Amino acid sequence: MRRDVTLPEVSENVAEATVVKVLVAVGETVKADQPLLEVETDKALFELPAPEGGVVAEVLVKAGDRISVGQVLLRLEAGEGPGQGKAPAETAPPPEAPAPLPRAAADAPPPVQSPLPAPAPGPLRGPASPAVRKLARELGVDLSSVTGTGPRGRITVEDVKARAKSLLSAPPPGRSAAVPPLPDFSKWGPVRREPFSTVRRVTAEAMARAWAAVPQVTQHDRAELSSLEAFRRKSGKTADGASLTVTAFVVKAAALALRAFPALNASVDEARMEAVFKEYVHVGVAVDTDHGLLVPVVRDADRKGLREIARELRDLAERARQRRLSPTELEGGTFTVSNLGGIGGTAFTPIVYWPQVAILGVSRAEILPRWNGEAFEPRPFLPLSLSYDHRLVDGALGARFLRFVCEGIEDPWNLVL
Ligand code: CAO
Repeated sequence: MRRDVTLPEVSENVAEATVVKVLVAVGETVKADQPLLEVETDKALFELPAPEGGVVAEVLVKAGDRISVGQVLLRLEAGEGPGQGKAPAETAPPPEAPAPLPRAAADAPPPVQSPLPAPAPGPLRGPASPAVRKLARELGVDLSSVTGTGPRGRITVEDVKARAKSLLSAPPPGRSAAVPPLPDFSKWGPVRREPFSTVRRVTAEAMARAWAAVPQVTQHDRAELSSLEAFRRKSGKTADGASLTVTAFVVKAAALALRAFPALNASVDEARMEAVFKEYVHVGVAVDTDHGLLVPVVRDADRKGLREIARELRDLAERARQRRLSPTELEGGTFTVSNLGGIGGTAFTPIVYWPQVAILGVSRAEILPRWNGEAFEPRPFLPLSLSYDHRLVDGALGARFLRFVCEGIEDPWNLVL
């Protein structure tokens, strides 16, 4: 019996994916659960398993193809291969059914690779019925941006409609004005085109959305680093060899500042003209990788010690670079730290990572003259740049927050105690 293998609904709001690799050929005998394709969505890289054993009769896609949920990707002549015997099930769930995760996401060990920064939707997301999910899909509403008003935060049809209305009244993200078509660059010399990778595409969408949706400003300050440097020299490494990096101190100082200034640990619910304050502090840290920018999240950074943060950061950054993060490790951030100081620069304007309201950029520490009342003395300073959503955060609040972070860094004992 011939059997279609389709792309299942991997997770909410993911309707498309890209074929990374075809792992089988026509005529090949496969077992139930054997990976057939490697597929990448904006959330993860995973393998699509054979729903049952059989012989590959047709392969309808190739590496690089964009595919959508429900699309037939391969056909299997079922029941002819060894190792079958798994109860046949529908290859793809009906669009409204709760989606079974593909193998990589559902079973251990997951070859799930690192996805892109999913903006932190955690606290805003409520449960939604299939009918509500369907409506959201039809109206193009991202359910993670909808606050549920039903029992136990359930998202209702009215919530989705209200969100759709508010989206319609705003220009679509990144397309505030009609963008004219590109000129023919080849008139002036040779050009080369390269399709965006999934990570690049999602980064582009997230940046455009943030730029269009958040009226943001950036403020700069400097933290004196003498005590921190002395502290770092004395403290050495953690038991597993991780050193107390500048980033770890900044994450901790920011986390404590977020506790003290909850408005910077919030989101703006535009549809309701409300601020959503989060009772937890999860700090995303921008990591530069070969395949693009990823932002894994250090959860409850305000409650963790410096060593724990340093250890976790090292592990997250390493796994981000190896594409071994799970999607959940990129979700739920309430604030972001972006340290470019290892590369250079005196200041920059990081873009607020919507739906967060603030992001802290860190530039390269340098020795600057400081006036001690009688003479200039050389001191190391760390430049910090805070971008924030000016709808929720006033300039004075931004300046106070940034000073608080600087003072934390200037007196690292505050961070330890
Ligand atoms: N000033 C001066 N030196 C710095 C520094 C700073 N702000 N930050 C780090 N350094 C130093 C480190 O001490 C280290 O020096 P040693 O090798 O002598 O110890 C070196 O630079 C390299 O450090 P690093 O960049 O690996 O530092 P880290 O572990 O603290 O940072 C991480 C980890 C993940 C933040 C970093 O590797 C990274 O990816 N940064 C880029 C983030 C990015 O792309 N942001 C842009 C996003 S768009 O807004």
